[in-house]
Amino acid sequence: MAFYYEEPSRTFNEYLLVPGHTPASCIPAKVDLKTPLVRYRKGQEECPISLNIPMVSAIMAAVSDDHMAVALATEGGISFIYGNQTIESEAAMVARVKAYKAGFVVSDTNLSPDTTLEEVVALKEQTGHSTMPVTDNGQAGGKLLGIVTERDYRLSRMSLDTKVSEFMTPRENLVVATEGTSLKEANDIIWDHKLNSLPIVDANDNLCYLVFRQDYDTHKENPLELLDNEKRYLVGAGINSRDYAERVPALVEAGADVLCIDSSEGYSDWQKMTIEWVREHYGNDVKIGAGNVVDREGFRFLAEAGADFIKVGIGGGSICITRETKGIGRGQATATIEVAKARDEYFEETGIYVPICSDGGIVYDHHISLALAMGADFVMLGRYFARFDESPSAKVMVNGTYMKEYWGEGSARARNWGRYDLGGKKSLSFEEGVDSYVPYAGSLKDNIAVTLLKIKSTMCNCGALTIPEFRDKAKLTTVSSTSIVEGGAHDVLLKDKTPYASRV
Ligand code: RVP
Repeated sequence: MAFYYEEPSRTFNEYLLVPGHTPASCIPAKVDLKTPLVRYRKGQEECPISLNIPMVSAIMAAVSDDHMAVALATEGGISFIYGNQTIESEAAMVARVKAYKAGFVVSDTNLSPDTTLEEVVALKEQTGHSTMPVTDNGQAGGKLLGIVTERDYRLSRMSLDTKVSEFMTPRENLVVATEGTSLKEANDIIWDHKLNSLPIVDANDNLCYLVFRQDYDTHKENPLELLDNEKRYLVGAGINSRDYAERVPALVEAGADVLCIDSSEGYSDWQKMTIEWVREHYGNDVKIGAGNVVDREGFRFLAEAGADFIKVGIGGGSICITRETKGIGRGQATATIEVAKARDEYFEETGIYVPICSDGGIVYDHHISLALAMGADFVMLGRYFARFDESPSAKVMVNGTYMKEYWGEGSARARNWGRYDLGGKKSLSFEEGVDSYVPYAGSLKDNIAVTLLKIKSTMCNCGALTIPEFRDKAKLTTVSSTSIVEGGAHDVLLKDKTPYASRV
């Protein structure tokens, strides 16, 4: 006979936190959101990789490419580059993140001496950048011949067919620095010579980077940035349980710090075999997360198989229709609570702490706080990050409002059937995700700052300064459907009629 759970499974929206005592010393500025990413012997050793904020971006083509990875690592989180692309292009994205040097920009707006003023204007429109190096071949790595900025031309006075060579600031009048110059030294040169940008060249005078005045300031503002011991950004990458023998070596070679098997349902032999293959070839040097699971048994299966972290959640994603198409899944809150208990039980038995990630279904910022209170070590978000400038998807105007495109990995658009396949020769081919728009929200940096402040405020309301303390002190209550109505604005005539959910 089938097994029946006594209680219905619940979503985050059905819970609230009841505040605890807040000591005067408990203020948001003192909250530390550091959290472990991979398994370790808690109490006996440091976690080999920790996050500085408990947020990671989803393994999705509409969310996590190299730009997102740099932006999120700058703020202290990590991106998992999407795996539904060729091994070469995924590895190239990982390599670009590892090669990225904060403050050192590889110019994407370059001119050759024969470029016309008309083309300069068009290029500025296209890339939005007004500082344009001039190189012999018109490429970023070419020999530096000069620079064009808005100060070099007057559109009202000059003919549009004037060649760049006639109005650029030539190389002999430029202040440059050589490769190996530190960001601090570059910034000193910028200040000493009152420059806006400083080209960095190699021994043959080929252009390597540009350093802009504002970038150094920004760099100083990122105390939480997530770096490896060579001061490179940390980056994760998605893999699947089919081509791992080829994909994993390429990603490891490119410098991926952590991998994650991307699958809608992870309580399977396919995941176990993938983890075993990684252990056989790399021992514990390569870190690998697995999932997704929604119960104790699923957690134990993957923990015993050796997963470094375990993702929780089936069917809760904003673009996910797995529950509708297949009738499988579980309310995200219930799944997180049960798997967190299983993690603690496993730790009691073995001394090994396997972090868990609540994946999908975060609509409001306070859902992140709830997930952490319920025991998640960190959360994975797709919709949240898709809304920002840094996501790879297109920004489009829909009915007068800017939107970003956001589609599920199980949608016909992504065609990532491997994520949902159950072995055998023929991949499944029905949709488990939709194609959608989400409201454009600006830069990741601005938005994440507000989100983190909300999480820290909630933690202070519960008297906690760290995530483990928050989990210990949190008091959670389920809410009735009528009290959910009470929780929003009610019995007033709203001036802004946009529902709150579509504003966040
Ligand atoms: P959300 O943050 O609610 O947008 O959810 C993102 C999560 O949804 C992903 O991390 C993944 O687990 C899941 N997903 C991705 N594609 C699909 C799908 O097409 N069904 N689901």
